[in-house]
Amino acid sequence: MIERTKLNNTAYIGLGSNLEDPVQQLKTALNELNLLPDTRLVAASSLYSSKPVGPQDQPDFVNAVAQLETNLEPLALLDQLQALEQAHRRVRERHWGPRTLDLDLLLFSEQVICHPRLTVPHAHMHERGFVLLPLAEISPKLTLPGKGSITDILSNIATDDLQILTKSE
Ligand code: ROI
Repeated sequence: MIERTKLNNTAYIGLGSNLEDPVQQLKTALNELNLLPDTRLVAASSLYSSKPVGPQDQPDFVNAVAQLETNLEPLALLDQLQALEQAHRRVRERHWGPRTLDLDLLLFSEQVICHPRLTVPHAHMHERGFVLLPLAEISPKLTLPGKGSITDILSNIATDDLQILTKSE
């Protein structure tokens, strides 16, 4: 009998776009995440519109969070995410400026990773409503390593600029 391979780690990915049909960018990216090797999309949040954090002279963003199960190592997953960003012909002309697709590795099981290419938990996630609200939608019981429960963190963060665009199925 062939056993179904167990996917050993849970990874959360933050998705963001504010150029070239952001809703479509995110829908396509969610499908692509499910097609990554040794990886399965377990849950996806609704799509949210949000006001830009950082420079305000750019379009509003569309944001979402995806939950993956994966057998990839963190840096191998990062490589895959960066390849997907490239495939979306990611435009990123200036720091904190507009972009066609951003895929941020937010959490990797309970791991804390300090590597020149990768910081997990993502350095800014605990202060960003556009990450925390979609994350809490799919995993309301989550604890962020070193930061406490997502509901506690979220209660101290402004989320009134966020609006659900497309309900998750
Ligand atoms: N602001 C919002 N609302 N959503 C993002 O995904 C996002 N991404 C960024 C910066 C430019 C910091 N601002 C953002 O990288």
